[in-house]
Amino acid sequence: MSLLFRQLFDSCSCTYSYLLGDTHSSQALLIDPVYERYNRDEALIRELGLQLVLCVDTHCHADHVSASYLMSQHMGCKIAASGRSGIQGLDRGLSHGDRIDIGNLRLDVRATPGHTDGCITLVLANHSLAFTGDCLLIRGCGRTDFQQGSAATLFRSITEQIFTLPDQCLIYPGHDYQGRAQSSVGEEKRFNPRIGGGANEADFIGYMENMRLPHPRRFDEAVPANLRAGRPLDGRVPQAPDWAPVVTTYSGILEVCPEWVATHLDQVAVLDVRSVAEQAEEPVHIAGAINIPLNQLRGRLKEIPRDLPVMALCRSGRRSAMAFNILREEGWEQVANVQGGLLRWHAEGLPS
Ligand SMILES: N[C@@H](CCC(=O)N[C@@H](CS)C(=O)NCC(=O)O)C(=O)O
Ligand SMILES: [Fe+2]
Repeated sequence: MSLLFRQLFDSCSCTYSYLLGDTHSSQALLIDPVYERYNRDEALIRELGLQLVLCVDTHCHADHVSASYLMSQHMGCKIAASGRSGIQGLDRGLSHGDRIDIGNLRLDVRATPGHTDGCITLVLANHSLAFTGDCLLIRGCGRTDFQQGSAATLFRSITEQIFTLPDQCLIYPGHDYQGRAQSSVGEEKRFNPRIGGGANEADFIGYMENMRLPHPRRFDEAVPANLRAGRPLDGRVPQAPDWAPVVTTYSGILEVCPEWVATHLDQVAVLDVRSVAEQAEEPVHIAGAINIPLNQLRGRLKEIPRDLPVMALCRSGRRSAMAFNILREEGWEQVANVQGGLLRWHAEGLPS
């Protein structure tokens, strides 16, 4: 078994999501996906050639909406969370001591309530990594002043379930508000200002009860949505654009395969952004193609239609990705990059 591991960050809610894959079976698990980051996460999973089999929410989040339902609808994965989380629509309600097997990857479930009743920590079987959700954060911990929060319960969870792991076990939290990415059990045992350095229950409770944190901005929206695993009230999830069969890359570019463009030339405007010299050397005769070298694009936006989807094309699909970015910045919504550019266009024997 070889572990594929990616930490993903949502800058709006400072949430970390984690993609864990077993490179042998290509099966993968996603922890705490964020609704607005669906396209990014889906793209990464696709580009890495993984099959998403499970989304796990570490608890019912109060600050952002989970993408678990969206993932299950579009990618066919199952949804899991603690059976004590109150979340409806789970395929699997997890309990303390359960195992999650993804290919040859094994995670053990530890109940770590305190921030909410249904908080869990997922620990890799060899105790090298722990995903602590909002139980233990880096130099912090989950707040205990709403949902079913209890500082006494959280104290027991951290000391009995997390601080009993090996010191070198890495901690990957559900959030970090200062961009810190990882810690370790040993480090938090020594330096966590709330519960490290030998703090006892009274020290910890004293600290937690005197925090005055503002309520999460999206609390009223997030909690009810997350009690449905992120399923929108009407059950309708965003659909892919209908103007072209676009895929979003992990780098954020919308792409369309050349074959579709070649067979739908009457429905799109092809924008060739190769240099003047390249266009002279290898002219392409794609019906209605507009030739504007990339370095002139910003000054010649008026020549680009607004009423047709624009398909940006170059030799290899790299510069045309920049053209995609420029047109997006300039307000074009229906614009995509032709995947692989003319190299792939020719390799597929498409007419030019
Ligand atoms: N400012 C954030 C609130 C963040 C927040 O309250 N986060 C919770 C996790 S859901 C927490 O436990 N924070 C711990 C802390 O900030 O010490 C927002 O509006 O979303
Ligand atoms: Fe939380």
